[in-house]
Amino acid sequence: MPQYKLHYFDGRGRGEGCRLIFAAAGVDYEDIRIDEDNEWPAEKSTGKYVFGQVPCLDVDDVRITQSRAIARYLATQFGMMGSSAMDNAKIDMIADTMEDLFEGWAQFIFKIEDEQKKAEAKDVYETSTVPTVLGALEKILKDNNGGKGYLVGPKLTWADLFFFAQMDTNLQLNPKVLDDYPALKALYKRVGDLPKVAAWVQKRPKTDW
Ligand SMILES: N[C@@H](CCC(=O)N[C@@H](CS)C(=O)NCC(=O)O)C(=O)O
Repeated sequence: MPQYKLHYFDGRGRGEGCRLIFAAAGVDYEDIRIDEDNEWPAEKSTGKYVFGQVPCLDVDDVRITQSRAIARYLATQFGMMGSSAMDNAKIDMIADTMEDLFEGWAQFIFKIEDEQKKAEAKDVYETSTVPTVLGALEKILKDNNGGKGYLVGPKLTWADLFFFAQMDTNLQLNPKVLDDYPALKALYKRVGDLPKVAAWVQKRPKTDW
């Protein structure tokens, strides 16, 4: 087994999906958390972070970046990919949509400074973006074996873990966000109840995002 090091900020953000893959697989790695304000500017200027961003994954002495590229690599190593090209396309579709949600959320949490524009972006996110995504995802889940299992195919894939990570962020914003989506709410619980996932959630650093 190679030695894995995951570099990200001290938050869940774009790193948590990959941390959850490690957790669900029960594979050890070094969870390196860079202080965004005090360490990152100097770290970034070293040029060691491929495209100047995190997350980055070291596999022994090879470094890769891009959260979903890392996730696909880990899922391939740990048996969490789909079992056909179409299943993998569906997994990518879901993970890319989770990234869109993250980016929509990041706009009004971190990026927009004008208070009125921030409020408008939050409103669009909550009243349009999130219901559109969750409505579609509820149907995708129900269309897969009646929605009693996982999002794609018969077993846990990295799409379920990226969904779980993103829902943590959305539930923090609105604890009732899954109430109108019973299949997704049950999936969130099912993934969170997996013993290795539950153990990670219990022990992971408590961060604001
Ligand atoms: N598409 C990339 C986006 C990476 C990204 O935007 N990372 C942010 C943190 S979430 C970052 O490194 N920000 C600091 C910077 O750009 O200097 C991915 O999914 O990994």
